[in-house]
Parts: sequence; structure tokens; C-alpha cells
Amino acid sequence: MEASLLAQLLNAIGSGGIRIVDLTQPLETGTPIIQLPPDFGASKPFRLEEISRYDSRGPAWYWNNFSCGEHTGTHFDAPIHWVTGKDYSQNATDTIAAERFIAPACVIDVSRQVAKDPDFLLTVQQVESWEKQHGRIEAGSWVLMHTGWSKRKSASDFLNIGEDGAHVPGPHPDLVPFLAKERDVVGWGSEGVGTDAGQAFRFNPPFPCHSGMHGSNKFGLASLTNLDKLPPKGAVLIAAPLKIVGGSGSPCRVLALVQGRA
Ligand code: 23J
Ligand code: MN
Repeated sequence: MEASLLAQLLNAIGSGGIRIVDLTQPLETGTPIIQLPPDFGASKPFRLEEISRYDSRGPAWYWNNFSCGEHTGTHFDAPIHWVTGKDYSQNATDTIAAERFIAPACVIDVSRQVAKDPDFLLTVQQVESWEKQHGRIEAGSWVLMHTGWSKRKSASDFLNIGEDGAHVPGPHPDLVPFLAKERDVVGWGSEGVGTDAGQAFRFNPPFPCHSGMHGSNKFGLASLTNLDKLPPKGAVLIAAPLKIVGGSGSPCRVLALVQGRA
């Protein structure tokens, strides 16, 4: 008898015919967090506080309290995160339909351009030329910008903040409505600390990726890594935030399923 679809999937994962690529950064005290100008509220860094470790506080068990902002490390942005997405009905971490947490990914490699220009912005024209090579971005896909930025290991290199703000690549303001409306993507993912470019506070509109994606009920993924291990098309992402009631996002484990051996 033919194996069930789920048994086929598990067999493929067990035999290496489908690989799991972890797109998640380690979450620790030193995990870089976004720095907004001081007149805005600030997100707290990740913190771990030991409750007990097989000791007088708990002889047989080890556990911790942890705390952090919702938008810490590799994390998910829900539509309710931005004012433009505040009125959608299933726009928060607890109300988004769970089916939307599993979706295919298109990976656009711009690491060569970003190595020369940390303020690189991906344009509609560049995405259209990617589509000529790899096929059209299908509705419901993630678009992941592979910049190589996750190779920047120190917080200062990763955040790359100058006197005039952060210098981190992102989508061009015109690309966001193109992807959200003309391609109907599920969301945008980046290797930077947030989904927008470092200079996006100056753009029109400000933070166009947050504004435009969430304004179209789309998601964001930030601080991704290992995008160099994904094919341009064909990977399937599992990216689910914690079910925080009314949450605007959360750290999450982002896994990619990739067909074929490494
Ligand atoms: C709040 C304000 C601006 C930005 C952000 C959050 C993020 O990048 C985020 O993590 O969502 S740019
Ligand atoms: Mn965020």
C-alpha cells in the first residue's frame, strides 16, 4: 500500500531526501535588538534568570525565567504590529490562521551587492529580473532577501549604526506594494534586525516594509540566517509565533524544508 502523505514526508526527512534548514539565530543576552531614537519607547533585550538547577531550589529540575521584547532575535511581525494593519480581524499572534504559518519561500540573493553597499535596496526591476530566471513569485510565498548580513557576528557590525542612523539593506519603498498587491506574498523576510532598511525612517512612507506589508495584512520575519543554504525557489518555511494573546509578534523558530541532499 502506498504510504500516507505524512508517512512519505517523514520517510523523506529521515532519509535526507528532505532536509531541515534552521533559519533561526541563537537567542541569548547578547542578541542585538533594534535601536530607535530615544524619544520612542525601547524594547528590552533577552534575559535569562535561573529558577533552579538540580540544587536546593529544585533538586531534580533545571528551568529558567526569560524575558524580552516581542521583536527580539529571529522573530515574526504580525499585521497588528503597525497602525496600518490594526483593523484586520485576524491580525495578532493568537488570531492569525495557523495555515498561514506554513508557506513556500522565494529567496533572492543580493549578497554580492550588499557586500559593496550596506544601504542596498532591492527594487521591483531586480525582482522582475529574478522572476525571469526563476519564475513568477507565487501568491502566498515568503520573499526572503539573502544579503549575507547574518555573517556579521558582533552587535555593532550587525546593527551598523552611524551618526545618521543604521545602515542595513532592505526593500525599496516601491517594492513593498508590488509584492503585497501584485504578487500577494505572505510576507517579507530579512537577515537584518528588522524587516525595513536601516535608513527606512527617512523613507516615504517611513518604514515602508512595516507600513505596506502590515497594511496589506502581510507578515514579516527578521534576523533570519542560513538563507545561503536555500534554493531560490522550492523551500517550505514553518514560521509560527508564540500564541501571545493580542501579541504584535514574537521570537520564533523558523525552519525550512528543502528537497534534495546537501
Ligand atoms: C518598531 C518600530 C520600528 C521598527 C520596528 C519596530 C522593527 O523593526 C520590528 O522589529 O518590527 S523598524
Ligand atoms: Mn519586528
